[in-house]
Amino acid sequence: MANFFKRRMSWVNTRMGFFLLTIGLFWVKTYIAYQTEFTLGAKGSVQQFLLLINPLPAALLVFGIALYFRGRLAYWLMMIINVLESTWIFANVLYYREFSDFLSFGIMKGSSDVGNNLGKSLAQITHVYDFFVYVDIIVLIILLVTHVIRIDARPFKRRYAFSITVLSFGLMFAEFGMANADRSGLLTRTFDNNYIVKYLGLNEYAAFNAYQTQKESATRASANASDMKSVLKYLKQNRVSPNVSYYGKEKGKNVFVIHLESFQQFLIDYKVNGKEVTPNLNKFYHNQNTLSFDNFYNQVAQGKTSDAEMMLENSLFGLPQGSAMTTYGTQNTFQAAPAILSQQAGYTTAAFHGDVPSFWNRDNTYKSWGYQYFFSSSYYTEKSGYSVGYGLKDKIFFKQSAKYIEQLPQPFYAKLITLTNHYPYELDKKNTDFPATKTGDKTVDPYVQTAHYLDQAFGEFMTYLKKAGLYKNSMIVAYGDHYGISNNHRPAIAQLLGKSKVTNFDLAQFQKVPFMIHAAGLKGGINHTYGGEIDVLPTLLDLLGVKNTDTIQFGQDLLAKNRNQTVAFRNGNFISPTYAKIGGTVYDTRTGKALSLTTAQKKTVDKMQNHVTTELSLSDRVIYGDLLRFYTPKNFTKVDKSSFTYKYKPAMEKLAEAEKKEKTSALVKNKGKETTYKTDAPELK
Ligand code: GP9
Ligand code: MN
Repeated sequence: MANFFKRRMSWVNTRMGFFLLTIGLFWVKTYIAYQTEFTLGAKGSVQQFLLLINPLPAALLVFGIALYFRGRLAYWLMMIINVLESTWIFANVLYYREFSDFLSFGIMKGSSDVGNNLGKSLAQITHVYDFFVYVDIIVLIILLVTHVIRIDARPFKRRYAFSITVLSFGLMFAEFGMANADRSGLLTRTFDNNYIVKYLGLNEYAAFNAYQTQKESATRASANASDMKSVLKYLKQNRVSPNVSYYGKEKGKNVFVIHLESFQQFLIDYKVNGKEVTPNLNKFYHNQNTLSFDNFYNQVAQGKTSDAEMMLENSLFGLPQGSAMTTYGTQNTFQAAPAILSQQAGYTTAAFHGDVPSFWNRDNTYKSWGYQYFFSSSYYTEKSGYSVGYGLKDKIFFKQSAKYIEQLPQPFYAKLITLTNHYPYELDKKNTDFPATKTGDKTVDPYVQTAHYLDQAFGEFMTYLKKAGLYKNSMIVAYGDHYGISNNHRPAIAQLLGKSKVTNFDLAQFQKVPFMIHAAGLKGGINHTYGGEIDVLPTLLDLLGVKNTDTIQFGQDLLAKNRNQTVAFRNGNFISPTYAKIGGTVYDTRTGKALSLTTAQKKTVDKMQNHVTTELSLSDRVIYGDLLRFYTPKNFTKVDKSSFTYKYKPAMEKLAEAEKKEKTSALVKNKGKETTYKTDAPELK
């Protein structure tokens, strides 16, 4: 029997055999960690498959280094590599347990205050079973030392070692190809670290993160205080004074920012088969106490939602590539709306979103922006059928948000990010009672159906606010973050707009999104000024009467009289009331006709272009160089990220304490009685 076993197992006594055994064990334990320690959200067979195989290519590459060495050394090297690799898993398991994110080199370097009090809590969160990641190594070493597995001292052919290296790269490319086919823009748009690990693996994540961190720290290190001086000089020249008939009119009110996912301006008053797609938003839009803007453009790039958020709350542009929230949200210094409002006007600040907190790196970025609370997936009850696409369906999301809103001490600043009206605009039958359009383009046609659903959810939320007594003392801001129908759908867009064909100018106009501000007593109406997402922060601060003459903002108050109405698109194109530059062509904005420019016209257009290029590049410099660390506005204190936690239990305890102390929450005002939330969501019946 023993002999039989020995013969059967003799393969482990070869170098290649031992190598494969080591890798096999490493593969299994990585996969176990994936399944038990991280919430990577692998959905569908492609993602499941990639998750299963992704530890292998990198393991072949890294462990394969040992094969280039001789005799015993090769064995010990394999063990050392295994210890290092396992420690990387171990460290990530602990970090993830606390922060629901993977370790980054920026954090490990501890260059700023992002350390998040790591050391302190480490002992508390380590479990005995975490050390299982080292078990295979111990076993292998014992087997080697006791000669149960014999070391194969024969020389190993270089070309075999080399073949393993080549194979590992080949597998990695194949893996990357499959991943990118399933989720395009995986590395360029950088959505979420969970995605990189889910698709590519922990090692690939480490490599990508090291590359990014290195790039960032290089620009960060070369930036200095004088760079900030040139930004300040520019901003000083571009500052406009607020409109006196609006300044401070909404002082002290709660603020709701309702992020209407993928919602375009053309939907307002749009009808399908004679039926309004968004009756509630239309009513809101035309309400005499709503300021509505009909020349308001989205200015996002690859970072989509995150770019919109960056502009809205910082008046800084998103980056030409990737997402500033993911790449710079954790490390950089910010002076964002939540921090300004809580510091200068005593606001409670909270964000609400029915997706995992790691998407767009919100969990870290929101701390940098000064959000005291972030209610994300773990705060919401999830049952089968409650979610579609990225997360909770809007009606359920709003309903479940209500109980947290009622607990917020007033005044508060609350941002609610909706989700259901998101590509690919899928929704179950039960929730679809609106006719699709009939362009024949499968991506485009259901868009109005999910938009209609979003509108109903919005309507229900408004009804609730009135009932809870929050409608009258709040300023309600609603905006569309970016297009829902991309420019790749020209023929369908033409049909929707009732045109025979669309020009590039039409497509630029199609980038309009709604922007509306409602408040009891506010002088409303439809305002035609040209502006965009970059202009929101100064507009809101002025309405709230929060001094912002020395804050960093690239936008201008939309209500100011002498504002610059040249709206920059992220690719350097622009639109204004007179000229629009799209691609290489200049159009007359009033007629939409392409122009061949006179010398005088050219001079004007060049001046506009210069303005756009300058503001975009200066804004980028602020983010790339982390320039806000060199400048603090008066009455502003640098945000202390470590003072926030978004973990359910401690955050709810904090909220309960604040509520008790301040006694200003809607719940307290309603004598502890929760307001019933009415929804027709079929899932809740
Ligand atoms: C995900 C959501 C979608 O949480 O905000 O982001 P998007 O794809 O629109 O950028
Ligand atoms: Mn979005």
